Amino acid sequence: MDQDHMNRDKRPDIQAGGDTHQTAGDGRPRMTTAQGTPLSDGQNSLKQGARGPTLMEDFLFREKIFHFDHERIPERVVHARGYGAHGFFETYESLSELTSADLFQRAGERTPAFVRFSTVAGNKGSADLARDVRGFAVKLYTQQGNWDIVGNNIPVFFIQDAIKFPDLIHAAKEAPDRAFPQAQTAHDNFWDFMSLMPEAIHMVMWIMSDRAIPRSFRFMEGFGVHTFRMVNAEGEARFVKFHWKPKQGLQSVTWPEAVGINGADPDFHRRDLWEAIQFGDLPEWELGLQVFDDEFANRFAFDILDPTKIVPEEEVPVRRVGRLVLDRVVDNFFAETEQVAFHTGNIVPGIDFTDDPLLQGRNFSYLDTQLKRLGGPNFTHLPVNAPKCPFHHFQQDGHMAMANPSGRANYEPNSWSGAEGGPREDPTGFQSVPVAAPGPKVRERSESFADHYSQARQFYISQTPVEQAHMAAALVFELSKVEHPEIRARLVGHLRHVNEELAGEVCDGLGMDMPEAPVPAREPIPDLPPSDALSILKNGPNCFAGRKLGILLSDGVDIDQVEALLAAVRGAGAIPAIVAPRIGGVKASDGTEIGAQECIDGGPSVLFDAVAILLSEGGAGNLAEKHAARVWLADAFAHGKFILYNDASRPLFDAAKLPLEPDEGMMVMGDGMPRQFLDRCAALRFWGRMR
Ligand code: HDD
Repeated sequence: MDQDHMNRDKRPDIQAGGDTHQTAGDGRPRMTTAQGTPLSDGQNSLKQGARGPTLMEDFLFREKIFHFDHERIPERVVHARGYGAHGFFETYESLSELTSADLFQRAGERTPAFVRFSTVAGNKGSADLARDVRGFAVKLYTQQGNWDIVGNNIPVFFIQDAIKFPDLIHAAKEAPDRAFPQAQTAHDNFWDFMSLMPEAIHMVMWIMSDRAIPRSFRFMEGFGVHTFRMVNAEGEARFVKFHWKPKQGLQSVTWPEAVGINGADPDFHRRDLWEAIQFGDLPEWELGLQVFDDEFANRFAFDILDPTKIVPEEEVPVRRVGRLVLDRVVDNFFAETEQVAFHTGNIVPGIDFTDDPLLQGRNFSYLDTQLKRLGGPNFTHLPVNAPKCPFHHFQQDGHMAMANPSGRANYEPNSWSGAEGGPREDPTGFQSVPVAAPGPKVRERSESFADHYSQARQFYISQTPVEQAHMAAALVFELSKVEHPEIRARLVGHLRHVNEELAGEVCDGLGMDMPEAPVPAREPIPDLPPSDALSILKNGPNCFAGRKLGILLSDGVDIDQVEALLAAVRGAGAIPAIVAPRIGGVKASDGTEIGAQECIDGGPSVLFDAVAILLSEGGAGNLAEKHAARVWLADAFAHGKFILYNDASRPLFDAAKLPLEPDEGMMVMGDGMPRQFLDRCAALRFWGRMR
């Protein structure tokens, strides 16, 4: 590692060695130890004779192995697997009437941002398509300090009080005695805990929906979850909920696809984000605010401090106030994505907390965890965590201090004058909203948190029939992995309060009798109206842009068809991925060589949003003989994918035993067809085939 490279643009105080560190000739820098000592031999340790023992004096060997031995840091106790990128937030219009937060004062102002997406339960090396909540953590480097919105892709949470968080996470992660299953909630401990915590049932509905298996980070929403406050320069405070709305629309995969993707490409989500940014198809989200006041909070049917509840968008519309664009992948995964430290307590003047007991607990937890994970209190010295605005304080020393304040005064008040005296408070700096908090000291859950089923039901009835069917199937799958029937029964008992039909379908699927419903802590509200905002399919993309078409080709394929298809795919802003029998590619009808991104075995159709099959007659005959090719097509069909094909490819369809009559999700290549086909693909899947 050369120092110049290591510190590019980030540590101007450390200079590269200059000419003395260049090797003669090829311009590559000279290899050194971490102390800067040049090496003449990095291939052999120092030994007493070529076959003799390694010597203790070999400081080159010792330093290298010492550093290697210490490469790992503790992974995050939750959200261990994640992927980050840089970008910016751009404010659409001044929000000074609402908040004094600096980033919202001027239309068009851009604030640098870093975003880390994650799964929750799996370890660092787990697969991307686990059924799980996704973290959506945003660090905004504002001119008045770093503001972190540490959210998820689901707007509610499992528990109402942070004191239950360790129990929740213990129950969700692998069982401590056997260390499995990893990155799965389909096990007794998780469902035991869920079934004993009625407050979790609303969130259970969300994680059993396809929200928990997103197509990619680009196609999911983000939520701040809690109610926060925005405060303007006059000190007027209003409540606010934060939303990130993907401009790409919402999209998820189906469970059988998730299972396949995890095997074929466990890095599916991180690869997708990396490719989109590298290829210039920059993902964007709009920041949405639901703003409301005490009057609304008092008449709302639920407590706005309860993190297991949403505020329906029909009741308080989402106002879109800016856009978040991710435009740069990290230079180094560890330095940035692994070492980035989010904290709900990182807020700025103009933003404030509420008394949501989950948020209050989080404000304690995040600093604590960074101390453990990053090894000391100076993690704000790391470039990804450091503010990008000027900062001055008297904090000093500690492990790895890199930016101690300069000057003589390291305390205040002091009587030193001018710059020598160091920073002073400014009355316009952060001030908490002076909220009165009367009441005795108690360990109690507020009565206003007691309705656990009404919004769970509202979520369920807001889904399309396809989505409802996916939820029932997910519940059957998950509970089928639970060994203890009494846990299954307890959970299904709760479902009866959500929807009797759903409970019945799950009972059917599991082969069990309908259990008793538990006595609810509070009678649910029977008639909350459905909310379209809660469905993925009602908020899907309106075109095929940004998604991937897998194109299976064979030697001898009609070059005109290939060119027409590729032009249409590019014109639609979609990504073509050529799949060939061999990775060396194919030779088309006119001898043109077409390179392949994948061979059939390495690029199964589950990796694509839709597929096209353009073959020559000979090619189709050959592929009909190949198991992998038949499975490629049969899977695409079974997963409800839209399929474009040419006449010559028919033998492969016959060999894959697909119905001779094509359904409406299958289209034959012809004039104008690529465009029509791609328009059709906006609908995600041909659901009619999957009944
Ligand atoms: Fe948390 C990480 C989101 C409740 C304690 N949390 C973490 C991350 C996200 C969330 C996105 C990963 C940040 C990153 O990418 O580095 N957490 C949430 C949301 C919650 C929530 C949306 C509920 C609304 N979390 C929650 C509670 C506690 C924690 C109640 C503890 C009382 N969370 C942590 C943590 C983590 C964390 C242990 C692990 C790694 C880290 O903080 O940096 O402190």
